[in-house]
Amino acid sequence: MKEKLELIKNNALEEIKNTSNSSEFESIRVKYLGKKGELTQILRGMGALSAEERPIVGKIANEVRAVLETAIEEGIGAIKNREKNERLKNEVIDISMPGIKQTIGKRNPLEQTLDEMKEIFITMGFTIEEGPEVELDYYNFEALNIPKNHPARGEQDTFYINDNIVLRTQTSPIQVRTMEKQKPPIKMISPGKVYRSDAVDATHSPIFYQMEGLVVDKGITFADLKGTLELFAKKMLGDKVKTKFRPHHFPFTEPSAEMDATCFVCGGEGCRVCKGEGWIELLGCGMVHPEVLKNCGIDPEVYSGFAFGFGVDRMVMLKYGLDDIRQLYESDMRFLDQF
Ligand code: 2NL
Repeated sequence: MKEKLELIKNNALEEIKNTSNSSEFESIRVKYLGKKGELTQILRGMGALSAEERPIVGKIANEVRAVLETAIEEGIGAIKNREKNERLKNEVIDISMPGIKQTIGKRNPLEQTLDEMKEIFITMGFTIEEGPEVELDYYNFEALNIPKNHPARGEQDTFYINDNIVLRTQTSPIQVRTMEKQKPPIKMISPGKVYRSDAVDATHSPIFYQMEGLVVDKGITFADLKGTLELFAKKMLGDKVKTKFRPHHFPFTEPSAEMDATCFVCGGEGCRVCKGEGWIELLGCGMVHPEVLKNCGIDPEVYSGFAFGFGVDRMVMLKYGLDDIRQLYESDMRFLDQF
């Protein structure tokens, strides 16, 4: 019995020594220590031994079992270790390698400036209204005192979807729609994209941004218009800026004016930006024409209002000294990165 156990032990240890993967270790375990394994058979056969032999053989058998179990565990451990080290070697990350640079986009200066302007009017209590860019001819022209064949239609040639539907040439149709559905007091701005059938050059783009404003209530006068727009100019261009109003003509306001501001580059001395004038034209404005109020269902005998409008692109170009409007629409990061 003792010799048999010794043989089993030596055979098993020899096999373990020559084993290099975990499934082989598993079969060795089954072969010697499993239910029908060689060592198990011996232990089962112990009943036939004498009372003196039984504890001695039992002790040796248990020792052999312990030796084999340890050898198998160690063998499997060694394999696992080797496999882990190989995996780690393959997964090594070279933290000294340069990373992949993430380029982050920028908000277009047009949108940035629009936000600044909206903020100024919001603090003065204006609401922001929006409307469709594909608009009825009626809202874009007719309601604003611009009938078919009016000369203003030539200046605002647009893209016609059909005889009655156009791409809006100004954001005024938003004002008209608001007056139709809302009773005064109205105090709103309407920022948005507008369209004109213009060939692209340094100062023209078939798409550009406009912002208009409208205030309608009882007793609104030209003094309210001046106060509001002077405050806007100061908040936009700085406290030192001076403004002046020149008479003008728009079909939808009477009287109408254009507001100039002292050049914010030279302060009025005359320079390249203001072309030596000292003044820069900022916007158009006026008292809402009584016919326009009537068209929108507001009684001009009871209510009056002022309105104004300007090109956001022009303001951005003046603010940053840009000389080509196309830069604002080309999405060139070399340009956009500067803002
Ligand atoms: C300009 C001048 C202006 C308005 C827009 C307006 C709108 C309604 C009624 C009356 Cl619903 N007026 N808008 C008034 C004066 C001037 O824009 O040069 N824009 C680029």
